[in-house]
Amino acid sequence: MYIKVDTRASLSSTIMMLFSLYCIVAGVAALTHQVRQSDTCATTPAHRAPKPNPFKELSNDELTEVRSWLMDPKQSLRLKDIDEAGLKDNYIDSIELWHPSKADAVKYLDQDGPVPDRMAKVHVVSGADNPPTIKTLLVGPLPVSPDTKIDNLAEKIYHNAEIPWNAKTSHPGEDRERTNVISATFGAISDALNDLLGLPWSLSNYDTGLLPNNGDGSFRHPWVELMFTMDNSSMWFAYTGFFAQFDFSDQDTSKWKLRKLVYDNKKWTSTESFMDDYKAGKITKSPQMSRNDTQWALRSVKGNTRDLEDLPSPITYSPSGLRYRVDKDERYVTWLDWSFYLSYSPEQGVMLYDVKFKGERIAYEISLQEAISNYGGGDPLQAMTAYLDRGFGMGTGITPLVRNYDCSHEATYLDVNFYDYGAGRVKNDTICMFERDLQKPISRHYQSTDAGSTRGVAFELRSIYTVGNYDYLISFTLFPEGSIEIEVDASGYLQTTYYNPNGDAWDTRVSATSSGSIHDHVITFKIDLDVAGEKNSVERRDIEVVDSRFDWMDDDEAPLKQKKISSSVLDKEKEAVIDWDGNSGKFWLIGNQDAKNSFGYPRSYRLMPRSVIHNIVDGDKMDKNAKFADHHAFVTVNKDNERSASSFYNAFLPKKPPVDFTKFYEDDESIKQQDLTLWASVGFRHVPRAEDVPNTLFIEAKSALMLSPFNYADEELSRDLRNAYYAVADDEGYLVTDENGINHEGTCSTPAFEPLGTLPY
Ligand SMILES: *[C@@H]1O[C@H](CO)[C@@H](O)[C@H](O)[C@H]1NC(C)=O
Ligand SMILES: *[C@@H]1O[C@H](CO)[C@@H](O)[C@H](O)[C@H]1NC(C)=O
Ligand SMILES: *[C@@H]1O[C@H](CO)[C@@H](O)[C@H](O)[C@H]1NC(C)=O
Ligand SMILES: [Cu+2]
Repeated sequence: MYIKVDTRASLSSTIMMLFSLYCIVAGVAALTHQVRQSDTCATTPAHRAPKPNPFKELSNDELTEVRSWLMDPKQSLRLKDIDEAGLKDNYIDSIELWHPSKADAVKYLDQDGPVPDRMAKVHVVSGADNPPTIKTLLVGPLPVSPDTKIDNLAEKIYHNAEIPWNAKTSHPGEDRERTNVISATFGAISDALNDLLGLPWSLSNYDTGLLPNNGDGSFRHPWVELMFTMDNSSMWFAYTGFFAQFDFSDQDTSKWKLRKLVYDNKKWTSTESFMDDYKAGKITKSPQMSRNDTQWALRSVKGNTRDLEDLPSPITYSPSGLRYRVDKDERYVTWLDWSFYLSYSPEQGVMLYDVKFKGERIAYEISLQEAISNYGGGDPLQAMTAYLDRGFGMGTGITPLVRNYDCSHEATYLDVNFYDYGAGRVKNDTICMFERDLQKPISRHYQSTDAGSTRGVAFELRSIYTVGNYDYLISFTLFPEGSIEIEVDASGYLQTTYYNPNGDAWDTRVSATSSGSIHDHVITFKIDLDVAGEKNSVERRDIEVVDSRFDWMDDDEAPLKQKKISSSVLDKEKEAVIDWDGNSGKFWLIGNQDAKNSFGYPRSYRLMPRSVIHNIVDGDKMDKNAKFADHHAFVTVNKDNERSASSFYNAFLPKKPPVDFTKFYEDDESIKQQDLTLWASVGFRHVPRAEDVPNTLFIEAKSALMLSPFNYADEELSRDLRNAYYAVADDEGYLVTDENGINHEGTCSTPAFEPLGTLPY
């Protein structure tokens, strides 16, 4: 969304007051959030990770230490505090863990190798350099010692190591300057705004988010649409249809200027020419949002109570206590023969490492890479919008989970911390995990001689990232037979725009004065699979309908039409640029060709997409910075310098991104029996409709990818589950032969509904 400010932490921004507004609203809200330690049944059994977690995010102490060390004049970085830095100063924009290389981490985890060094990735905006630039530094090892040094990380991981200063996000020093230019511009036409929109210009009457528009970084020409300042979420419908584009390219702010004003589909290149036309009566006034009647835009309950809906809705719980273990300090989790380590990145959110099933690693890493949303529309806002949410603080947008609503009643919650404007910041209860009842068996069969059914359960790790208007629910789900599912669902508010009566080619009108525009959501993940070992290959199965003849057929019989499978092991990276086949005429396996199951097949996992789209539009606004979203999946050779498909600054450099994903496969290396990484997207095409108001629905806007065993074993892998019924017939009929020792009576009461307190943020 548009107010997804051009800055990672906008709290001290004056122009970008929306986030602080949000905080104020949250602070006085009557909703609540008190952590209540429930009885032992809802507490996960204590547990220790086999080894300290080498992927754990930097602690607030580590963040402070890195910052102090870098600020020390001895490091010669000439850094200023971000709050005091002007446009021609240097300051630290972000600090986060630089994860150990896979080689080091695997040596440590598997072979008693040394603990990998703790390292930090640091973005420094160097306004004092000539030319001004943005640096990506590697700092470590930590804790600080005489061995700690600074390396240029950009050279190692970026295809364009030079990040132009124009790709910077906003900071307080810049916000002040922007406010001046924006205020001067709208102030000069305040009387006209008062007449056309109903309020004169002032910083309290209007909000002005920025839609970045930087091309290759040689300029900054962001767009602004005036929105009425609202006291709550109705702000997402408060667009006025009045636009301005600015030139904020130069470090010298005296050169900052208006490029154009746009209203009612017309443009003016100066406030003077606009006022001339206005005074000449050439500008048509359109109706604006009613600001005193906004209940329709809010989530508060309305309408009559449905029959029996005054009763609480069903919940699921574990009758004799939780069946998973969490080492909260080391962020290590186990559940029914699964185990993994957790990590969190302020850019990428929650990450899973060393995901093992029955003692064998399935995936070394599963992590979010980027979330794009690419819009179409008739006005400057919707037509120019192509977000890469990593640059808009996707990871830091992780929000506290509302107990009893966002996750299962008995979920376990974890906190995250990250560097935010000069200091560490904790966000509590932002990761939840719980075992859930699938409410259907994993498998069953019933016949008169014998019958069985195995109860279906899954373990889900969930976070919700609110990037301005939108709320992305991302879940990683494990199943007892070896499957892993990655699902993304979207809710929250549409990015609407002022209603255009001629806009049906892009828009759907959703209120008296606003409409939503067509857009695609594509969310890309890195899945570093190690199926039955690190060396894997990709196998494609093609299913075709062919005419076949067999010796057992009569000579005069027509050939038999039937499906036939052909199988090929893919040779090179370019062959593994994958678009799912709509009717499952093809499917893909990743596995170890040298590790066979008892029947001679390579032990593999199958990739199973559910309702996935990929990006279909590039062009100037999303040119080279989101190539990972142009197909459903890619498989490339795993490399330490190709760790991530995107970067923080890809969002702001569509024509010259630091990470150009095409380079990952352009060299077309062999992918036969290599350490492979799957880059796979989920996504949905969003054509807004009336039912997106007030919010888009998680239960409809969703997409997923499941990875499931395929000849990975010799038989299906839930046979050891004891929560299974099996009966054989005796002479009388059915007899339950065994309940496997499970006492279904349960020893715990239903989990208490946790009272809610003040909504934290
Ligand atoms: C929401 O904000 C609008 C505009 O500021 C205000 O008129 C309205 O009363 C607010 N509604 C609620 C429920 O707070
Ligand atoms: C809301 O404001 C409009 C004018 O903008 C006015 O006509 C209407 O009566 C107001 N409604 C309420 C409920 O105050
Ligand atoms: C977060 O939780 C910790 C305890 O886990 C508590 O000390 C701290 O006050 C909480 N912070 C906020 C902002 O609620
Ligand atoms: Cu959407």
